[in-house]
Amino acid sequence: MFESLSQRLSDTVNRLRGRGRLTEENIRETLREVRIALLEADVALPVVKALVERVKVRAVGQEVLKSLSPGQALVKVVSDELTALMGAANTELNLAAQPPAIVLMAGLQGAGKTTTVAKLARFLKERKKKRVMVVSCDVYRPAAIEQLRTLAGQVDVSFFPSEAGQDPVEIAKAAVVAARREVIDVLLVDTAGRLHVDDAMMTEIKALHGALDPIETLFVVDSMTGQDAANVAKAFSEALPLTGVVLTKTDGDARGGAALSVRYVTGRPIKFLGAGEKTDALEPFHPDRVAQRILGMGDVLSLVEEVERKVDQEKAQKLAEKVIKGKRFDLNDMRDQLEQMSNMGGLAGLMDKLPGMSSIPDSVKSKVNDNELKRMVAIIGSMTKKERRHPDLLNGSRKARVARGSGTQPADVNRLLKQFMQMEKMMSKLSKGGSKGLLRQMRGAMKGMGGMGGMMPPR
Ligand SMILES: Nc1nc2c(ncn2[C@@H]2O[C@H](COP(=O)(O)OP(=O)(O)OP(=O)(O)O)[C@@H](O)[C@H]2O)c(=O)[nH]1
Ligand SMILES: [Mg+2]
Repeated sequence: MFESLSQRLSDTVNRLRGRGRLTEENIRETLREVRIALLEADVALPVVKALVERVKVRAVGQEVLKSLSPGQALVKVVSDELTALMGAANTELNLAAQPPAIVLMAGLQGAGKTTTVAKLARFLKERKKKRVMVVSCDVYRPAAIEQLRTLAGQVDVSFFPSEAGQDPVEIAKAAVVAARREVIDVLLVDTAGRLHVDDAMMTEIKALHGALDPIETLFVVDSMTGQDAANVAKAFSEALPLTGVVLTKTDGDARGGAALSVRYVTGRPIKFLGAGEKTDALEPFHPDRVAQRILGMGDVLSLVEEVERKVDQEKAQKLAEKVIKGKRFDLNDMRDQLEQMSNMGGLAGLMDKLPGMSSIPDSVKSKVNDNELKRMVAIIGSMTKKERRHPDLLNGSRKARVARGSGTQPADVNRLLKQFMQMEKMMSKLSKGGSKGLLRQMRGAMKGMGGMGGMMPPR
């Protein structure tokens, strides 16, 4: 998401970065470019106007013109305003209800409701440790109920069966009774979609809402519909007390207009982004991180979370224990880490989320990915067990042997050893904090990387 917008805004902002002085003239020019970039990203016009106006007021004020580095200050203003536009902070699902907490899904046909139910079920089960039940009230589309049954099986949550001939409200009520009996924490209710907002649909979903009294009513909308997404969400929010929005298919949306418009147009927070067809493709929505991503800062915090989630917990634990006991970090540990990185989609996958990467062509990124990681693992693989444990054994002739064995040059071996020494140094610094401290350090290091772009003054 946001590739094109990000590209344009970071170009604009880069031009300003080096300037010691801002004038009203170049602020005006910048604002014009920001405005065009937003319109091209299919952000709704009132939203664009409001954003540009707010940036303008702050930009020509003290805050920017009188600051030490006006270019950076303006970037910060744009980032702040983008963030505010999308809702300041992540809004979590509210599950504070007498169990089961009921979550009702609404949205147009094909928006991704059923898929999102499965993703949410998995998210709640795996990351929030909730007991989850799902139920389908879609009695119209043939196979809709089967679709949910299959997905529930895949993510291994409880499925309350329903049938095409039944009344949606009766299904929902029966599911609540069953959920209570099974001591379920969260009941996710899937509903039927229609081609457009029509009376019959609204009447039915209102009846469901009335019968269930859900703590969350989520509107699911396809981000590829751009500013229309915000308009349809608005129509729904007038009929139903929506508590939040899930933007789906952000993986196919290069513009991001929906993400930037929904909050402003509906007053409802975006709670999650769907970014793929698989059940793990769901991310909590963080406006501040998204704003930074748009400005080419990279979504560093999301990256850290992803790393925390995907890194092989057991190995991380072992490594942490080893570090705590004061045992030495060796090349075997380094190889484990490299392999974990390649499990996470390699560097190319990680790089997308790092600062400034939007301007690097994909062809270059994929080269980095394939060559470097594999080469490093191969070099370590060509060492003997003893060498891996005691890298200082590696003299000139051993290095030459390792290089031959891995099809690399002695210079590559040296580079790897240098990287190893840096990692070892970092690891020995960590020997007090345990695995939590390790992650904290890592987060700190990542933040430092975010600052390296030099685009944002430290907050
Ligand atoms: N690429 C991508 N595809 C998605 C995403 N979410 C849903 N889809 C796909 O969109 C299509 C429709 O998804 P469903 O979950 O069936 O949509 P629905 O809102 O339940 O549709 P109806 O029940 O017909 O109203 C499916 O092919 C999904 O795989 C997403 O985040 N990314
Ligand atoms: Mg469906």
